[in-house]
Amino acid sequence: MERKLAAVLALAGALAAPAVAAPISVPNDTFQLPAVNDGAALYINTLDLVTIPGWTASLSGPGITQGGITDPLDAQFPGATGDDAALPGTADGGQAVVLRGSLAANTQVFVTIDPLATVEAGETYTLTVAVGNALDSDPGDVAIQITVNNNVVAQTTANDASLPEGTFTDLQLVYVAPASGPLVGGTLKVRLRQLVTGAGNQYAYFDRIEFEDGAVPEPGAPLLLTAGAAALACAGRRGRRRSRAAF
Ligand SMILES: [Ca+2]
Ligand SMILES: [Ca+2]
Repeated sequence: MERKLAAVLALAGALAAPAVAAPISVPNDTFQLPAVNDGAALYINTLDLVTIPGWTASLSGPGITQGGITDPLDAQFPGATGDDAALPGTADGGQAVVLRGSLAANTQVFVTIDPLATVEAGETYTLTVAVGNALDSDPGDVAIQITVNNNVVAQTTANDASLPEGTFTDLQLVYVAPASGPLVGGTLKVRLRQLVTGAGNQYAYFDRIEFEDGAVPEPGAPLLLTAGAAALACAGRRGRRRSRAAF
């Protein structure tokens, strides 16, 4: 049994050791700009164009869509009332992006970061985004996406059932670039999307964008979501092993 554990740990070590993730700079990655008043939201729509520095908004579909920066209240996220009072969970700071769609299914609103990098052959890219599900609304169908040349190449989705209420939870996404072909050298972007699934207003919140070149977690960081089931299982075994050890 011990031999089997040692083999598992050796394998996990080999898998975890080689790559070191390098952050790719994301402008306005915690959406602290522009500053908005507590409880307010600055929306991008056809009537009131307010840009999110570094980001571009796109709105489509038969319903009403808005996207912008908000400084939420306790009614949305407990503890959030107060100018720039820290948002809960995995958010950073007191402001976040809010994307709102309403009235008609298949309406969607999304924001896209300006070009971040060009695709390197065989490279692994990891995107982590804090996604908020407010107490007073449903998020609809949420997606975090990586695009290459404006086409979605990878996405992770979530909804009201999968996101804990009243807080921000990390979603994560890994994209492995092909070794060759037309995508290599293409323009990498990050896209955040809210897609309407019901008849009323739906609000999806996003914050703390982390985009990294290289997906494999460094040793000693087993709680990263990228680690996946194998590493989680490994961490559990490590913990049990440690508890049996004499030190
Ligand atoms: Ca606030
Ligand atoms: Ca909710």
